[in-house]
Amino acid sequence: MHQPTILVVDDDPTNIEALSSALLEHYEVRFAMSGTEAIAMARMMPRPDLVLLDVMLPDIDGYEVCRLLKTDRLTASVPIIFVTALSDPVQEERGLASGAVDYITKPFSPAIVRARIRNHIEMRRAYELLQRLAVTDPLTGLANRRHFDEALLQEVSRHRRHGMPLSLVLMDIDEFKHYNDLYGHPAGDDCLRLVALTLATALRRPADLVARVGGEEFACLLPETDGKGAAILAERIRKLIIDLAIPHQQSNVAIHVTASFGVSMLDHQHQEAEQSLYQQADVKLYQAKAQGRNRVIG
Ligand code: GH3
Ligand code: MG
Ligand code: MG
Ligand code: MG
Repeated sequence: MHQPTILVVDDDPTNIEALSSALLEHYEVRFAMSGTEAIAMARMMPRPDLVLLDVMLPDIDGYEVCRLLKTDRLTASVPIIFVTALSDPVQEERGLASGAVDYITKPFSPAIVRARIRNHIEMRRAYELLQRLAVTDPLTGLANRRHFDEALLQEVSRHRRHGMPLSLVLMDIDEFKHYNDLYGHPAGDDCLRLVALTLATALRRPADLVARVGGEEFACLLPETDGKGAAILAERIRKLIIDLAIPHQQSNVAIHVTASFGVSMLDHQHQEAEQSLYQQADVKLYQAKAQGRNRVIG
């Protein structure tokens, strides 16, 4: 596996030398000799997996560097460990309060520095994995309901500030209970995965969000898209799902799997709440079902 990258920030060549020899065998090591250089290098891709930071630097002090890295979206999640000659508890507390995960005093034991680095890198990976799992639907890999609800709140408030239209497409697979009954639950799951993939590839703008919001229900949240555009997209998805040609012998709609769609929008004339955006789409979806399924109502 590819070695993690450590950014060592220190203005003293002897310290750099000592840390390098402790780390070089296990890590890819980069150096910065001032606070300004440290910030620039921490922002560079690929971002470091961890920063070792001296307190006394020629330009900005280490506490300030730490604070700046922690408040910058690009570097906020990178763990920082102070490595310093300042062994006073007040300094240590200040270091931890500025956002560092750990504080090591010089002279240090190379083995302990390595062990602490390894622990913090592992914790960060576990945290990132958890964060990703918390917003992902395990069956399809799409955003889950929790992610969708958060995004909906955010987009509605963005819409209120900027007045750009916001649209929502709700989709529900037709006669899916019969599908499971005839082909079995594993085949039902395969069908859901294929439909999810179709949705994910049909949405092209980076701001669009597609989520699995229920068992066989999906939502597309479309910022800066009006109802007309959203209905065109829904119609395109409806056809793509038919084109998958997934056999459905127990459907009363068609010989293949189909889906129904409800489309709603917020624009500057219709200042409604996020709940109503969802409810409107749900009402439209219900109408699509009542009118025979396999259709878009906007
Ligand atoms: P309609 O056309 O009115 O939407 O009929 P429907 O049968 O699709 O609707 P209903 O809500 O009655 O049934 C949804 C079915 O979706 C129930 C359940 O068997 C199936 N389902 C929900 N979640 C999953 C899942 O994770 N995997 C599988 N295989 N099936 C699921
Ligand atoms: Mg120094
Ligand atoms: Mg349903
Ligand atoms: Mg259904």
